This record gives sequence, structure tokens and C-alpha cells, in this order.
Amino acid sequence: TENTRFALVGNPNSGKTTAFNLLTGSNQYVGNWPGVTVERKSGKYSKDKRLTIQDLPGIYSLSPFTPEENVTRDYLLSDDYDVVINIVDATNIERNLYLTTQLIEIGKPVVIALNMTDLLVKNNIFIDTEKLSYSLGVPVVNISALKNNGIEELIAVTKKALRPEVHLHYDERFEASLTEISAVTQLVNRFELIKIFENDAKILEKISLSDEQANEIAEIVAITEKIFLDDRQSIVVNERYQYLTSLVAMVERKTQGIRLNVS
Ligand code: GDP
Ligand code: K
Ligand code: MG
Repeated sequence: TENTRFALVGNPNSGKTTAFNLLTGSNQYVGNWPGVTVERKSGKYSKDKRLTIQDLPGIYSLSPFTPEENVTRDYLLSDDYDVVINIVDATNIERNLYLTTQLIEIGKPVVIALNMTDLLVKNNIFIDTEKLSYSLGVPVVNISALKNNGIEELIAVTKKALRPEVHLHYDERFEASLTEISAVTQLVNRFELIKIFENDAKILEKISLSDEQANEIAEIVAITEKIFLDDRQSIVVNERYQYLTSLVAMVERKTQGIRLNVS
């Protein structure tokens, strides 16, 4: 699969560099941002080299004053990243979320890493992360970069945030077998899962399943074929057509003699 680029953004001292070091370990590259003498640090996630992580100078808002703030703003408005991990100091959320609102407005996927959560109890602070997430419309993950807590969940949630929710759902019994194939293969891409279900030679060649995985999938498919009283390829074709039949019934009205769609 292709390379995915995460940008670490947050206020100064929110813990970006601590998180960056934790994520990248020794896989770091130091350079300079073009045109300015601001140090640029990027790296690869130590547990998955396909993830590139960019540390960025701390900012309080997207109205920059300093060269460092300009670097971050220009980067955020560029196409050089796929998703923002917004590092938020949980002990100081009001000031930190001021930046968050602007990050969300940029329109790229944002995940909030609520950092320094190890200090919350001591400081008598409780944060309802579910409400926070719901209100802002972005995922929130509790972490402590200092104590190395929540980092793997943060990565998992961030990967997921890259893919918009799939609203295209087929029959629950077919969806169930896709979910099982996903569990067996650790794949999440719907296209690939469906192709595996169909026994598509090209995809199977690309992902090369182990014998054990192939056997488990054969079992899942056999059960589904029994339920549908149909073969694997026909099941997929039928599901697509059935979905489209109800979709079109919902979105299309036949007009008598009047053509609404002039193209
Ligand atoms: P940056 O300016 O955003 O890059 O922040 P740093 O990573 O340099 O961290 C600023 C300070 O906060 C340092 O003293 C870190 O050790 C500390 N820090 C970072 N993350 C945490 C955390 O999760 N908990 C606590 N208690 N301190 C943290
Ligand atoms: K700092
Ligand atoms: Mg830093």
C-alpha cells in the first residue's frame, strides 16, 4: 500500500516532539524548511515504515507572526500531508482547542491526541472525551507521550480517520462475511475484501494469503454460499444490483413527459 503522511500539529509545549520521538524512534531525518532557517524533522513510524510523520513548529493559531509559525501554516495549507494529529495539552484545553477549531476548518481529516492525560487526576480535571469528539466531529484519543500511553490506539484511530465512513452497505449476512475476512486478513479496504470473497486471482496474487488464512476464508465463503444458495461471484453481483435497485428507487423520480435532467 501507499505511503501515508501524518502531520503533528499543536501549541508549543503540548508534547509534539515527545510524541514524535516516541513514534519514530531512530527513524528520523533532520533538515531545513525551504527558504528559512527553521529545523525540519520528519520520520517514519517505527512499527510501520509506510507511515511518514512530520513534526511541525508549535503554533497558537493559523495567523502566523514568526517564521516558525509561517512554516506550519504553509504546510497545513499544502497538499503535503494526509491527516493532522493535533496534539492537545489536556491540562490547558481551552487555549489548545483554539487552534483545533482552525485545523478542522482546513478540511483535511483531524484526530485529536489529548496529551498529558497522566496529569489530569492530580490536577482534578475530568474531560468528557466522547462529548468533545462528538461536538467537534473528530476522533479524540487519550495519550500520555511522556508515559508512552495510548500511542498505538492513536495510530489505529488516525489510520481509520483517513478513510471516510462507508455508507454503502449490502445485506447484513454478506457484510458479516466481509467482516470475518477482514479479521482473518487484517485488511480493511472494502474493495480488496470483496475481491477476496469473489476469489479474484489478481488480488489474491498481490496479497498472498497463508494456507491457514486461505482455509479460513474458504470456510467463511462456503457458509455464505449456503446461506444465499448461490455461488460467491453471483452473491456479489446480486448484492450490488439489489443495493442499486433500492438506491435508485430512492433518488430517482420518473417524470411524465418532462425532462428534469438536461445534460
Ligand atoms: P513540543 O513543544 O510540543 O514539541 O513539546 P515537547 O515534546 O518538547 O514537550 C514539552 C514538555 O512537556 C516536555 O517537558 C515534555 O517532557 C513534557 N511532556 C510531553 N508530553 C507529556 C505527557 O504526556 N505528560 C507529561 N506529564 N509531560 C509531557
Ligand atoms: K518546546
Ligand atoms: Mg517541539
